Amino acid sequence: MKSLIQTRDTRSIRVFLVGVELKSRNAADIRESLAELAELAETAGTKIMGEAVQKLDTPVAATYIGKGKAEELAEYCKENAVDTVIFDDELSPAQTRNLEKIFEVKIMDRTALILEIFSQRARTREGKLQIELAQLEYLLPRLTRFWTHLSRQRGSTGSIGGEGESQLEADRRKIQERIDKIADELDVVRRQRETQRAGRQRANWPLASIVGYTNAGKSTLLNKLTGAGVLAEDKLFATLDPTTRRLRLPTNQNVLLTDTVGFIKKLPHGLVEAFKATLEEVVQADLLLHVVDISHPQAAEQIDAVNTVLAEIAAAGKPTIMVFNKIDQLPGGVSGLLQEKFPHAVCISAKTGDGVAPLLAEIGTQLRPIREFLNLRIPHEKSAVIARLHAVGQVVESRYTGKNARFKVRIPPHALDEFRPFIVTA
Ligand SMILES: Nc1nc2c(ncn2[C@@H]2O[C@H](COP(=O)(O)OP(=O)(O)OP(=O)(O)O)[C@@H](O)[C@H]2O)c(=O)[nH]1
Ligand SMILES: [Mg+2]
Repeated sequence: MKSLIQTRDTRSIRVFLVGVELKSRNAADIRESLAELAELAETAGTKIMGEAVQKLDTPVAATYIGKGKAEELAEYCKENAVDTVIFDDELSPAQTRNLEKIFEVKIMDRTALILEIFSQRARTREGKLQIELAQLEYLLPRLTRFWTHLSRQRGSTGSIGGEGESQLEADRRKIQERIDKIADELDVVRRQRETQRAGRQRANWPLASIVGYTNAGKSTLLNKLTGAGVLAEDKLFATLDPTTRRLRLPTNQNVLLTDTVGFIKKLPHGLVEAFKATLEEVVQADLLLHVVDISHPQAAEQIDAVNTVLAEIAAAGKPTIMVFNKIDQLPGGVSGLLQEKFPHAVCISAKTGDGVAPLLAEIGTQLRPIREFLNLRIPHEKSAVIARLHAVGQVVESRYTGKNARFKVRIPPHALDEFRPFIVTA
């Protein structure tokens, strides 16, 4: 099954963008959000025919925007042969259906658009399966006559009800079957990945993960540091699949450095779920390099959006180096506010190489504790602690005789607190 959302070549798709300016949000935010939506739409290869923002106290339950406004926009869309209307916020399945009745064209939301881009860009088998799963789960409750890829014979003008309904039922069943099948396939792919990871753990090099908002310069940084040759371009979500390279620090310490998928505001939760396995690299990391495009007017908001996703995948609170990138585009220097908030941030240009040496030094400093061995004494009955120790630490010696089990281990800094009560200081 090919991309579900793509009903034909996206390059020919004429889209119209709609945003809502809620009382609780300020006007600049919605403008930036819509600009980002436009960037996403362009990344997906569509042609933008126009955009509109409606000011509302709260979204309208049935149609998200006001019905009158919707009818007015529908008129414009008809005149301009728009074939897809994209809303900046996630719509409920009922809202999507109601809006489709008014507009009589396909209705998408930001989530569907992001899913579409991911599906165009997925390269590895795991990436493709993950994105297909997220798309199908998104699609299942929203299946309407406009999603006719599964039953092309009906065409997009097929009527709702009667025969159409039973066709929808059949489509739903097919989708559910496919979801189950992908889940099984993903299990297999993930087991292979586990094996690879286990192999790497034996090498026992600390793992640093590059995280950050999409287009912040993560891949450019990996390339600069390791010569990895990863695709870096001025597009959202250039990277989907993680790439890991060895980095040798000036101190001769080896680090594994992983470049991962970028985050974005309103990242669909289903997608975060689907990509959890890929994002394992981030969860397992001993250190995060949080790359920020500091020349972007929304840099502060982007930092928050990244932190939100990190919390969602349970990777918040890890040792993190804030990396303020693209300083070459910022002749005035970093804003005082951000500097104050992140006094330890390292300013670099991944493009020119400016600031890379201090960054390498900081990585070395942050990872140093992991090189030291500790002696632990853990009561035998604390089997959960002992199991956890083997999971996160590198145990080089263990003795189970006597009242307490004794271990000589290396523990990554982020896990140190858990074992502090058992450290033998003498
Ligand atoms: N001026 C300037 N441009 C940069 C710098 N670092 C990256 N870029 C540009 O920013 C764009 C995005 O860079 P990428 O490395 O692809 O960004 P990314 O964070 O990997 O993006 P995704 O994989 O799409 O999430 C590219 O056009 C880079 O050339 C920098 O330090 N200065
Ligand atoms: Mg990238």
